[in-house]
Amino acid sequence: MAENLVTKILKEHLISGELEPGEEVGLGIDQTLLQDATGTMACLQFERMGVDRVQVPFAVQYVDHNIIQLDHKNPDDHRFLQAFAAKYGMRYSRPGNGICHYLHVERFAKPGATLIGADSHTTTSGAVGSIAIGAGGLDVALVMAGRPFETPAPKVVGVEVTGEFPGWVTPKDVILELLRRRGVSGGLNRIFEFYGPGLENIDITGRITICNMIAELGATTGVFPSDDRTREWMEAQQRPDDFRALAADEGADYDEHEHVDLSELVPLIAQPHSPGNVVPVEEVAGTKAAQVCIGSSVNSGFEDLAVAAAVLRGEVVHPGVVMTVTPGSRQILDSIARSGVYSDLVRAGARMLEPVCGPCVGMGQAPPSDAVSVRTFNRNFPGRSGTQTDQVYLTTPTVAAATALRGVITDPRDLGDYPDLPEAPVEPAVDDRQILEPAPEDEAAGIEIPRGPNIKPPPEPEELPDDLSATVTIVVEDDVSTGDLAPDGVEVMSFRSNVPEIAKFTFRRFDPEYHEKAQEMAPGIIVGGENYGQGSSREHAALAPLHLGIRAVVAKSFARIHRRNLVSQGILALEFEDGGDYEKFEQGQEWELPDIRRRLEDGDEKVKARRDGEEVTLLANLSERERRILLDGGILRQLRREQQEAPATGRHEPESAEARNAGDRPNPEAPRG
Ligand code: MIC
Repeated sequence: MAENLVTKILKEHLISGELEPGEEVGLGIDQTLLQDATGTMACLQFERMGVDRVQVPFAVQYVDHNIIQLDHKNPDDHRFLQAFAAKYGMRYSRPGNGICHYLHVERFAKPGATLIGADSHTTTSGAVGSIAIGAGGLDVALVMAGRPFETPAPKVVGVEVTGEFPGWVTPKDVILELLRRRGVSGGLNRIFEFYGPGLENIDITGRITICNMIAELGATTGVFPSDDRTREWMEAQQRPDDFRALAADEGADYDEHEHVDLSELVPLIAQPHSPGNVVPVEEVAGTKAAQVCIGSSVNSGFEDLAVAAAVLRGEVVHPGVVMTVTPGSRQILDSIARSGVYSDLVRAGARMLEPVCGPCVGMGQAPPSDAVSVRTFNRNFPGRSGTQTDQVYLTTPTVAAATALRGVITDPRDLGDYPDLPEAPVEPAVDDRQILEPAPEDEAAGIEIPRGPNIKPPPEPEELPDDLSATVTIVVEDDVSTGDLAPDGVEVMSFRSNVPEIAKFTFRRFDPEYHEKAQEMAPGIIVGGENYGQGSSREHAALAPLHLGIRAVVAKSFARIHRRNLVSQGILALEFEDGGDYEKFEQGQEWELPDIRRRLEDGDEKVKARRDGEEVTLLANLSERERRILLDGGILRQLRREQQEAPATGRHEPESAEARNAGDRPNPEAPRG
């Protein structure tokens, strides 16, 4: 049967289960990625797994998020991570070297490989044909300890791309168009596979933008075939041997279909406060802007910055606007410096930032109160910029540059002809000296890991009781993001290694006293609407509620990564059978989940919640593995139990990378057509 590319790569890595949408499968993983804001917690949990060395063939720790060094906290984390990486066998990319997603595509991602990363935008590496999936830190730590990655087998959406971009329309418009059609949960449990003749018009920088923001659809990931564009990229990155041609078979089957004709696209923009709130730019043109930010983990490649520079060459940024520009990596910084793009931007008045996530996660450059900020970033959840009353629009570099020039949101087609862009320096400066190798195994044992005073052990849940009685601590609406549970920004994110402190900010946008109330009401329940926990992979959005005594979250539906993070941390994730029952839950009510332990043990797909003669049915949409995790009280307790039951070794024995990679897997390398 003609196979799509996703199926080919997944089959090659399949360890357990069947590739039937919704069935839990175990995948062998070739690479893992941590960044600093999720990395410390992942590492602290990895330490509890009793493994001496990372067990995946390739692991890397980046430092790009918590970059502002207001006090000791962030640099203490960086120091911890550097020592940890050296000791346990990870590469370590130093702060300022670049944004993890961009760097990973430049230096390490490979066609046909699997990558799991503690960041929802790990998906970016799909740009060069990897199956790259974001997960919570504990789930990544498990993979680092040699376990397969367990996930529901996704549906595969075939996105056929035809046509050519009209002037000023860019690859960002492809992903904004998919978001316009499907919204922020329209990709749940799906992988988007791109194919078709239009792909020759999307370079790797453009594919990076599309695969990065596939996460905004709630998708598992996105993937491009590995073609001539990929070959050129790998050659420019001096990694020709990492290239292999990969594509779907001619006439391959997909579970769902999309068609994007590039010639029909127009410049698009996502309005506040959701990446799914997309309209043509002309609908909001004329809106006064106070800030324009170009770059971050999307639209920070050479071509993105070069077009902005071409628009601004010889001009000055509008007096009402402050503009920032962030290159994706040190390599891009070097390319824009050598090609003159940097000086065009500086002369126009742009504030040039270092290659780190920066304003995208509220790490500096917060906009003024109530002001419009036009950004080429990937998320605009309320308050993410650092300003609680922000009005953030997400768009393309061409729209952003035109807006910087005019001071109001501007359709770039009004500027006339598409400008000539400078050539990228033919040879990008490939230089891995900012990526440190781990220590040799015989030296690793002697490495001490320094722990600053802000680095605290992760909390652990209690065992699940037979009957659970818990109080509703809060009822929240649809599409609540993890940014409401563990907010972005310099202040809060500096507590990523300290759950008791970060928990003080939980739901602060809805109720600044929430953390105190939740602790008084414990054990507690959170009641959510649709797509609860959308956005990031940060497991702090589960760890902080755990610290506050939350035992269950009941929602109309969940975002993929957050639901898994709750389960991994031993918090029940249950769904309303009838969405109307959501109305019956109010803050302060005590609900009982009778016999909850036995029901999970028996594999019941429905459980009851009761109070004062009222009874509602909740769905326990949980795999067999998830039930065991919940019964054991989270993954860490489960591992401890397993260790106690295996006195012969006294520790968890992960399957070795060699053993896992051995075996007769089919070759996915079958060219399309
Ligand atoms: C994001 O873009 O939301 C982040 C910040 O990169 C997060 C990771 C984090 O919260 O540390 C993500 O995408 O998972």
